This record gives sequence, C-alpha cells and structure tokens, in this order.
Amino acid sequence: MIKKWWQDKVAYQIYPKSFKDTNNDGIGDVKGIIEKLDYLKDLGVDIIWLSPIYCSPLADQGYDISDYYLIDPRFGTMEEMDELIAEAKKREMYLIMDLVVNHCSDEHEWFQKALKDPDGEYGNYFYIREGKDGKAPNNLRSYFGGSVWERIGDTNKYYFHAFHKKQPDLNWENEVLREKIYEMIRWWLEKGIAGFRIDAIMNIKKVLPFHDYEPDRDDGLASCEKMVDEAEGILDFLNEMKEAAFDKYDAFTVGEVFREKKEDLEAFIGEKGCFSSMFDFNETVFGISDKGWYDYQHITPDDYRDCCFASQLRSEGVGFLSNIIENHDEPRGVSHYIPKGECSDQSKKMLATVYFMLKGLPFIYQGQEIGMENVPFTSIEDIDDISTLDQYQVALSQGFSKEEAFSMVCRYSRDNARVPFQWDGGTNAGFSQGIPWLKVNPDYRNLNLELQIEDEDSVFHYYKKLIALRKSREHKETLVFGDFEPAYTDLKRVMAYYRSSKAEKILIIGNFKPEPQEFLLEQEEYEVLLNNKKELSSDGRKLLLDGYQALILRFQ
Ligand code: TEU
Ligand code: CA
Repeated sequence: MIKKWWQDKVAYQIYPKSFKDTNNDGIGDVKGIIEKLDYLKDLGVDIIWLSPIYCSPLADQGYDISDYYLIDPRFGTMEEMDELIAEAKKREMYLIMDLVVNHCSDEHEWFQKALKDPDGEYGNYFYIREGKDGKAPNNLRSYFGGSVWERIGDTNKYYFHAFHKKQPDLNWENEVLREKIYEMIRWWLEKGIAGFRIDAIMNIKKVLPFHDYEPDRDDGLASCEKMVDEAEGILDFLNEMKEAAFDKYDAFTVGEVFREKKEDLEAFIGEKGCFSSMFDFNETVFGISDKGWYDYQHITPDDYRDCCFASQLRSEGVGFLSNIIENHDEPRGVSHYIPKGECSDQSKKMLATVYFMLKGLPFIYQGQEIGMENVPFTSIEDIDDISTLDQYQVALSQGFSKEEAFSMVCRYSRDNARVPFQWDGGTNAGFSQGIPWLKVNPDYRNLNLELQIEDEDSVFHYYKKLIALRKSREHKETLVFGDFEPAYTDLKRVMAYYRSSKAEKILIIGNFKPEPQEFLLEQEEYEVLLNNKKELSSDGRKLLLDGYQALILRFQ
C-alpha cells in the first residue's frame, strides 16, 4: 500500500460553536480556535476538522448553509478564517472543513430563486415534485421527523428534504449544480485548506421516480434510509467529485458514509476509493431501532469489540478507516461505552487505549481528551438540538410520559457532546464570559483542562502519551502501518489485539470489567510501553489485569 501524507497523523474535531468564545456573545468563534492552536499542537494533533462555520441560519447548527463562500458573522470573518489557515500552516497543522452538499439552507439564494420559479433553472437544483391526490409525492420520513416533503405555499408542489425542512436536498442529477459544488470545493482548497469531512453523503443519490415504501411506523411513513439502501450509482457522483475537485489538491477526505454495501468498501477508501477515509460508526452504534433513536440501548463492550474487529478485518489491505468513540451527533464515548457507576479516570484511559491503537486514523472529539461526560440535563428546556426535540415528540406519540420521554432522549441526545468545552473552573468553564448558547455541564469545576494540565496522572496527560506513542519514530511503523490481529476473543469484556511489523509485535489490551481478569501471554519477555495504572501484576507469562486496566506491551 502506498503511504499517504495523512496516514500517520492524529485528527481532532472542533465543534466551533462550543469551543472557545472570544467576544463573549456566548458563541464560540474562529478567533477562539486560533487562540487554542498551540494547545492542540502541544496535545499532538495534526489534522483539525471544523464542523460548519459557513453562513447559516443555524437551524441545524450550521449543517444548513446559506452561503458556502462566507463565514457566518457569529463565528467570525473571512479575514479571521484566512488567519486561521495561515496560523495552522505555521504549526504544520492541516485544517479540514465540513462539506455539506446533500442539502443547503432554505435561505440559500438558489432555493429562494427555486421557490419563486419552481419550473425554472433553480427549481432544477432541488427535488420539486407535484403532490399526488392532494398528498405528498411519496411516504418517506425525514431524519428529523415528519414527511420529507414540504408543500410550497398553496401550490400542489412539494420539495424534498431528508433532514429538516430548512435543509432542502440538492439535485445531484443536475450537472450544472454538480459543477457549482465542485467549483466551491476547489475555491476552498485553493485557499489552503487540506480537505473535507463529507456530510451525510449517502443521501445524495435518490431512487427516481420517487415511489412509496412499506411503512415502518404507524405514521404511515418509511425511513429515508430505505431509499438510501435501494439507491444505486452513487459512486459515479463520488468519483466525478474526486476527479473534478479533490485530486488536483491531493486533498484528504473523510466521508460520513454509512449503509454502504459491504462489498463496496474498496470503492470508498484506499487506492481506488473515492475518499481517503471514512468513519467507522460501528454498526450497532447506529443499530437504533425502527421506533427511533429515543429507543436506543447501550452497546455492550463485547458488541463494541466485535464491531471494531469486524471493521478492522474488513478494511485490512483495503484502506484506513477513521476511528472515533464520539462526535457531535453522539453521546460522549465514556458515557456510552462504560456503565455509569464505573466511569472513572482509569476506565476512560482504558477506552482511549483500545480505540486509539486500532488501524486507521484516530479522531478525537473536543473534550474527549479530558474525559468529558454526558450532561445531567434536568428538563427538555435545556435541549436545543432539533433531532433530540423530534425524538422527544416521537417518544410522546408512542405513549410514554413526559418524564419517560425526556429520560429516554437524554441518553443519546446530540447536545451531550455539544455543550461548551471545559477549559477551567471559572465562569462558564472558561468558555465565555457571556451567556453560553448551551449551558455548560455542571461537572466542570472538577473536570476541566486546567486541573488536568497540573495533574500528571490526568486523562489529558494520558492522551498526550497515547498520541506520542502512536507517532513515535520507534513504533510508528507498527502502530500506524502494522497489521492488525484480534487476541483473546474467547474472553468476555476484554478488548485485545496485536499490531505487528517486521520489527516488533505490540499487544493492546483493555479490561472492560470492574474486576480483575487473568491472561496467559505468548511470551514471558516484554516491554511495557503504556499502562493506565501505576502497578502491574504478573508472574512469568501470567498477567493479572486489574478492573479497567489497559496495557500496551511490546514483544520482540
Ligand atoms: O449527520 C447525518 C446523520 O445521519 C444524522 O442524521 C444522524 O443520524 C443524526 O445526527 C442522529 O440524530 C450529519 C451531521 O453530522 C449532523 O450533525 C447533521 O444534522 C446532518 O448530517 C444533516 O446535515
Ligand atoms: Ca463569540
């Protein structure tokens, strides 16, 4: 496999609205990101993914773009963005932006023109269809609730939106529109960004003409994913985009790809792939029931391991997946994979260890490096996210009480990860002197970066060690490029695997149990590269891992 410039890097996702506010309007900004570049550099981060900061009504927090060529004034100015690009370059860091092109905002000029003249040039930038028998053109359900079809005024015409009605889907069948998108991508790459994270990309291909699907709930609608599964030919668009926009710049691209056909992996990543990489969402994380994600059940450690390993084996020899334990759409990793009473610095470090050394590109979501946890929301009023509010309504309509519905949506709410970063123990966790757009997690007085910098044993310092180890001259060949092989899979609540190269074999092992577990090692001689505890209990080849202990051992 030919090595690519981004493969030995560590990536970090910034959710700008909640990262750092410098003008105290309660909203994080570009200046705040510039201010914290040295922090990220010191942590060991190379690639920074910015969630959207383009001009937007922020109906879906910027995933609804009204102008792709402007920075939203709440986040800053284009001059500040240019400064950010330059400052990142100075530090040999790579910025990637969010590419949201399945849809734009209903406030985008294209859509405004389409509304005025649905049969005209801009009407064809979107999916506008006649209703049938006074009803929507088909019965698909949008991801954020209700029909995907929104009626245009009192006409019989409807437009399609897979997400919110303020996010009309762009018509990728229209060549002119596609070229407009590629032009915009090139414009940004020309400015000096290193690539893109590509949003909701599987939704760009529709099944035409639109038809009805078997309803999956008693609202008579069917999940939009049914169409995604049926659609064929998406790769033609994606390869065209690669050639027309990414290739010339050797851009790094990471797709938010899911529900792809398993045999298509080679077409998505690696040598022949349309993207550099794609996220590994671990299937069951999205194995949310047909009822809706409010019905979400915690994933077990064994399920988590099996999912990770299946993806590792599937991608072996194909390409690099991007590994995550959380992002802005999911609960905090530590709250998600570790039972509530067992969430501690030690178990957080254990989880970090076992995902970080998987083959692929590791991503850290802001706050993960200090072990930020889910938020103890007290009322639905605390929630801002449209998806959570929709799922709350779904739960109510299923007959749950307000209390039940609230507690159900809290487990998976996207706002868990969207509250402000906890910089210190001061006002609003040091995020802002104003009123934050979303309340800070009350645990910030005990859980913040400032405290952790002072404490050599903190989760933060542990992440630094993990990053340094992965990128170290001695072990990079193994930990980045080496082979992956599952280990101890017959044991429960253990995640263990080998990474190996010509020079060495490294065992990564984590105990997901609060109780100790015993292992028989392959060899008696080994070097401990990392331990999330001070002690290590062993006797020859016998190793006793304490509850939630993790180790990285090197065999010759
Ligand atoms: O997410 C796509 C996606 O599939 C989500 O709908 C996910 O299922 C949902 O967040 C669960 O509630 C991307 C972005 O990451 C997300 O933030 C956006 O809301 C969405 O696209 C629309 O742009
Ligand atoms: Ca601000």
